Amino acid sequence: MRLSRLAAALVAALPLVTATASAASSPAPSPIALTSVLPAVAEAQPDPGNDFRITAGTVIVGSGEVAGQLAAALRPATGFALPIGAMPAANAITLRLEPGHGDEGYRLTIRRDGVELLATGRAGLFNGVQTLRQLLPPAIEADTPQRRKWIIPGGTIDDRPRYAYRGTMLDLARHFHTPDEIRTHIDRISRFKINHLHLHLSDDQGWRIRIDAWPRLTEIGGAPGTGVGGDGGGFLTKDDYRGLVRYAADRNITIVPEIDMPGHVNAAQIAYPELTCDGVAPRQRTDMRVGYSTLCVRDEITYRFVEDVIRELAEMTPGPYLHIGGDETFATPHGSYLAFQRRVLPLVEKYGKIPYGWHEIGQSPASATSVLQFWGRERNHPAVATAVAAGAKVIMSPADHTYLDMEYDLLTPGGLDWAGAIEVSTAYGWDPATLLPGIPATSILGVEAPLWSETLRTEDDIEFLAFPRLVAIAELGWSPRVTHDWASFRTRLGAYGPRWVRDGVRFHRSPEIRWS
Ligand code: NGO
Repeated sequence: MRLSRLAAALVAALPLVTATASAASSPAPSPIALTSVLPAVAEAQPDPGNDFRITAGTVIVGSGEVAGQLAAALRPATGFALPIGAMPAANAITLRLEPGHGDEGYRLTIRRDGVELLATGRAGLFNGVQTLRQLLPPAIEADTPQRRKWIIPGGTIDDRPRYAYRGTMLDLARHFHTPDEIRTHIDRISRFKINHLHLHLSDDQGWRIRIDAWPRLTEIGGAPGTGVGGDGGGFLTKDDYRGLVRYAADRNITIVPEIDMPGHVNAAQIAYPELTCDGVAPRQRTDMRVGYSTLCVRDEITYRFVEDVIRELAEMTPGPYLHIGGDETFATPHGSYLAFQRRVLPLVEKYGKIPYGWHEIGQSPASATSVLQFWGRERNHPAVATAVAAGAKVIMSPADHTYLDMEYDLLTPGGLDWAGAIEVSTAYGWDPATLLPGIPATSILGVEAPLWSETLRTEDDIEFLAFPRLVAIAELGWSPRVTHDWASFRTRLGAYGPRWVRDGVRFHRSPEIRWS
């Protein structure tokens, strides 16, 4: 009797033993959904039984630079060697080039026996790697080994961008940001498939890029005390700039340089009084007013200056765009503005670049081959519509949705308020394709979120205003419109919070989001 009881107990325990044994050999399912990625992926087919686990024996297969970037991203937290090989292998994450995935698209297939990332080129591989990193637990962001299982959810993702241009802007003129700070920012924005960084390099307060033919621009315009309120100062040397271009390119980001003209030029005119019509240097201004300065449109020296600047900038900029500002020229009479653009827009093309400017350049018939950056709050814009009908393209930066320098609300520190408060739902709640009536969807190249720096000094200030709102703009730029869904976005964003915490990013804990 006793014996048979014991036997029964043993039999009852058996399935349990078997279950435990099988749990040890196949990983617990990933807690992360294939569809949890920011920005939302175009198509995802989950295959829950087919999760992949990164182990000490996992290898990375791929010959290019992106394989190295992936290994470097995964080694610190996993503590695994993750050697890189060129030959097919089992238990591998394989990166491979194959035509048919578009300029930046990729296919990611995750199965129990391996992960495969396919793309047409390097950009697609880089984007796929950003997705893969988000499919691992937030602890993957740690810079020391974490004891845990590294499971990637099974399935297939086919992903590609809605728009070719997904950008953000840093204003180095109002407060200078150092190359190190810019590199950190590049690291952070590249996680969300942002592919352009626009640098606002000159304004009334300061001039932040060395131009050899006009050295006093930075000697005087980049001197200490040339930030808003008499703060800071500084400028990029040509080596700094070239280094940033390369650093950004390694992360699939194109640098877009801007010299603002014919307005916003007070700093240049202090350095070279001959750029004013009366030849008298204006007084230094580090307040936040706009629209009071203008180049002297009738003087030939103005065009020598402009051409030198454009030539030197074009020489060190491999990207296609050169931004010439053109905004808020209240001190330039309308006819003079048109005369200026008639000469200057073709100069950009003379040096092999696509002219890019704030949407005011659309007033000029010479803007038909340009890109207009729409930053207005009003929705009816006849001059923009006319320029677009003539061939100009548009990048959408409506101030009331995309300006990262606007305050979040009345309580949070930092930021301006002229375009209203912009909480995450406001940054997310619009459609670049339909915001402006009369602009065909095919004329829109993409979106950009500018971060003006009147109220920002430090890296923390940049992070606080950029994150999480920039991710909303990144998603509008990348994800197909059918995926647009606030409930889904806010859930995915809330789940991203721990990654920023691990990474030391001081983001705004928006009350609209339930942060994990
Ligand atoms: C405006 C203005 C900038 C300001 C910014 C502040 C444009 C295109 N011009 O945007 O000079 O810095 O607002 O939000």
